Amino acid sequence: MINLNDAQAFLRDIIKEAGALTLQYRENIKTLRVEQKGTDKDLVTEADQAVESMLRQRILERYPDHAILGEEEGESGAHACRWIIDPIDGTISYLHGQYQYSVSIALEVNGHLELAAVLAPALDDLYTARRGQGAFLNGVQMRVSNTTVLGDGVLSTGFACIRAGLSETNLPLFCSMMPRIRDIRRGGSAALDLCMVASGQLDGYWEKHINLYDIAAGMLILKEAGGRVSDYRGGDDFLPQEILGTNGLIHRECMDVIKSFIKTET
Ligand code: LIP
Repeated sequence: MINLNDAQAFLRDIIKEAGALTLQYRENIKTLRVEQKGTDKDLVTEADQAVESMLRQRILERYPDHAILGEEEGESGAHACRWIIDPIDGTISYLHGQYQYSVSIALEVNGHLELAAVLAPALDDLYTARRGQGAFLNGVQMRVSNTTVLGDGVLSTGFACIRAGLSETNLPLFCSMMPRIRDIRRGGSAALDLCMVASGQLDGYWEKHINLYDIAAGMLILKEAGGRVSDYRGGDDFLPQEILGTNGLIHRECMDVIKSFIKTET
């Protein structure tokens, strides 16, 4: 139905074009048009919109029937092949001139994630994966860390809950997790967080109330690097509302910490 070799090469081309466009808009970051979405912490810039629009155009030129789910324009089309796009994951980092933002694109076929690419344009780091064929950083195969004890782990998280204005937040869990781990990082891009777990720079990442377009590509990349992705309960029923991605070795310990927060946060 779709030639995945061709699609993989196509994905590499369009994500690079998207990354270049983000860098181009970044040159005039101070005058970028910014709009508020749901809350005053939920922002979209003209760069997010332009990148998604370019990606949609490229995909539909090549695959006119395919479905697309994108952060800025939502769902379009109905087809077994669906491209899942976050044009700029980490918009706040991007807007503040930081490097921890990414373009995230996944291809799902018949409900399975088959291809994934996450590009951090300011770092020139391209993470890629194909189901069953491993995960790569700039063409070099990568593996998760071998940290076996949560206390030796460096984890990251995010606060989609606060940004969405929800009353139940990640803060109680954050306060419980923090003393049990070596340290925490907050880069601001869920897609990159998952890729950094995949490459062994981080040992785990958790977040609640995240969206599929933020994590689809990162989930495949992490699994292909030997990591584990689940909801807070260890299954996949509540993905992406709850996501825990780890090197696999500390997954159980993370779940033990998270366990007591499941009831109060849902
Ligand atoms: C963002 C995430 C971030 C999360 C934010 C938000 P955006 O995506 O990747 O890590 O904590 O709530 O969802 O909106 O910048 O694409």
